[in-house]
Amino acid sequence: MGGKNDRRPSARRRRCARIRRRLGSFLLAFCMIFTMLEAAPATTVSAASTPVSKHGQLSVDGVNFVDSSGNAFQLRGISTHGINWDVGSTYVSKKAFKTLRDGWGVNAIRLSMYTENCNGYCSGGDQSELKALVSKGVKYATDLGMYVIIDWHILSDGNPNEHITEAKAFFTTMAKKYKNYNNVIYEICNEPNGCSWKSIKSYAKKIIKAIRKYDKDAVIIVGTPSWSQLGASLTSNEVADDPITGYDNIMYSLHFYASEDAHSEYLPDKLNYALEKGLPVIVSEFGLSEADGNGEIDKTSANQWFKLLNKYNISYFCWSLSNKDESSSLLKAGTAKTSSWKSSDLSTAGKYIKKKYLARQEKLGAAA
Ligand code: IDC
Repeated sequence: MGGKNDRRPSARRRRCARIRRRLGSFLLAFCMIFTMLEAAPATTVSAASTPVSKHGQLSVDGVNFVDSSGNAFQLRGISTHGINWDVGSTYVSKKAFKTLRDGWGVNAIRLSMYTENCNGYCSGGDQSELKALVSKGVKYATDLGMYVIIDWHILSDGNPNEHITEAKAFFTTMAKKYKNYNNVIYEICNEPNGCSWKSIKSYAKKIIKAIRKYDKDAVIIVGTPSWSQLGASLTSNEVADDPITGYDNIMYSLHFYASEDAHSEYLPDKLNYALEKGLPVIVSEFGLSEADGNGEIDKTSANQWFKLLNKYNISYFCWSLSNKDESSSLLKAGTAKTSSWKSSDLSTAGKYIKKKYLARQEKLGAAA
């Protein structure tokens, strides 16, 4: 022990070498992390922490979405303009969706495909092209770990039964294709109008049945009377009084435009009524403008709406990601950039929504 042939370093020297090695590894790790942080933009969502990788398949529990762990979950979404228009299809892109995810706190996209207006799917639009565009949109959202609504955007067609044959075929194709996806949501009729809840309900049951044949669990959104106002008149509540039975994971849409006085006056009461009755409600479309998509932007009314919706953790999708010359567009009229928008590329509505969504994401923290 300790003889002259003993080459082992003393305990003190061994300790020093150990400390030097640890310091070296620590410095190396520090440098690597520092380099990685420098290279990545501050807001990048790593693949392991996308909205879908964190929350998985959503389902409906009570009046809300819950994630795959059973925790309440809120979608903060943006709707495209009609993808059958240039002002809509231009932004069906991975870069655009990524900008919204990383820079705006958006976790879901709504792909709006008109059925009748402007060469819609059932009025002369190229059905294969439109389906291919929907597929692209779903793929980009899926690659980015975002939720995505496939919206059968009825509007001037009024009664969804008008194109029920095409709707059945379309949703059968979608359900077959996306049955194993955990991020796809089907919206089967954007805004029925000029028809009764009875008539919409009859349509919805048939389409839900067609979807459920393949996709057993995806959430399905049903549009409601009078442009998705939960009842045919400003004060009636026939959807909450008579919901669809026999199926799980069904939500009902409520749409509002913040600058439309009648919406702000009557619809919050309808929402409260619906929630008290246990009706799951989603705001699958809202705008900050008047109901025609243009005119004044009412931030005061929008603030009140956000307060109410956030209080109940209700999901919402803003109309629309577009550069069309109308105030509901989130981009400035004619903006050429199709992603990575700077503040100067955004409209008044765009700036407001970006700020609101980011604030909500920050407030929710890990639950966002
Ligand atoms: C509007 C678009 C506008 C287009 C019009 C008709 O903003 O550019 O000319 O549709 O296609 C809705 C509808 C939605 C409307 C929007 C604004 O779901 O399609 O978009 N709105 O009017 N419901 C209430 C308002």
